[in-house]
Amino acid sequence: MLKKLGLYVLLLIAQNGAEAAVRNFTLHIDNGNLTITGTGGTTLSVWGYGDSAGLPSVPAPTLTVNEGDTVNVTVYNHRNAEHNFVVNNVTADTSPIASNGSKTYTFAAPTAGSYIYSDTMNNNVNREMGLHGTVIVRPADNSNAAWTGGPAYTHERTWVISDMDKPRWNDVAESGGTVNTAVYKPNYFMLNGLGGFDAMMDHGTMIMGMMDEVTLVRIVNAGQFSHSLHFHGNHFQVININGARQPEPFEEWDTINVPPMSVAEVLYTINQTGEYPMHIHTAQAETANGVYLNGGVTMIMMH
Ligand SMILES: [Cu+2]
Repeated sequence: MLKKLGLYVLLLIAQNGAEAAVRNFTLHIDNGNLTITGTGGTTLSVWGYGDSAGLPSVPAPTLTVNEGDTVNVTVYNHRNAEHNFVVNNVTADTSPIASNGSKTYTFAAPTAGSYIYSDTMNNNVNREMGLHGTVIVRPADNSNAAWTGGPAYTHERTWVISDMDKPRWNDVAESGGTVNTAVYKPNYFMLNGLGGFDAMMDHGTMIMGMMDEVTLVRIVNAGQFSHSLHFHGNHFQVININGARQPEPFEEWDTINVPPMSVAEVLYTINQTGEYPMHIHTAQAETANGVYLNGGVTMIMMH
């Protein structure tokens, strides 16, 4: 009887093409520093989730799972304040993890797409300080498609956008003071935690490909401001906005505005030789502390 049942389960798995798995992740919340190099650069005090104790990263590690997986995320809080872990539009538990405590969050991986996770406590200050990252959910069969039966791609990039107000938020929060959240004037703008000086050369951030190759770009705005991203070289196709799959034929734009805590997925096809910028359209966001050129900028190139 047991053998028969086992065989039946195996057949069911084979029919579905993939087995939903249990995926375990561990994150550690710590104090850290984020250095922006190049013109106007500085070192910012940050708080982040990291893979290892004492090594926070901004943005936080990307958690990649398949549709239908059971996801367990255990978060250790090594800071002297309460924090939490919330996957936007996916998890509902906003209760705190005590200082020097830990907590395991369990959820079913939702439909394929990109989701922001963050610390929702402390009036956005914790998210601004660096406690934000991305959950990528692939189709159940783990294929390079935006969703089951959806558009396919060759390359994939995740661009986590952030902004920080060093004097009014980071410096005050780090020194234990109370941030006046009514005033926010960010002077640093990052793609994947990098000022443009570095993001323009970062192979994990730049779009690179051969003629006609398609890159899926997951634009994740973890900042406090809306950011408009302008792609040069070719238009892109908008395929998904905050989980809403767009109807085909996909609309082609050259600029997309992504509000705070929003996600947009676009397809960019390399269609000519050369090197082109992708930049945030606001002049201020192309600087570090007001000095051009830095901030929300990267490159697109054919190789
Ligand atoms: Cu432009």
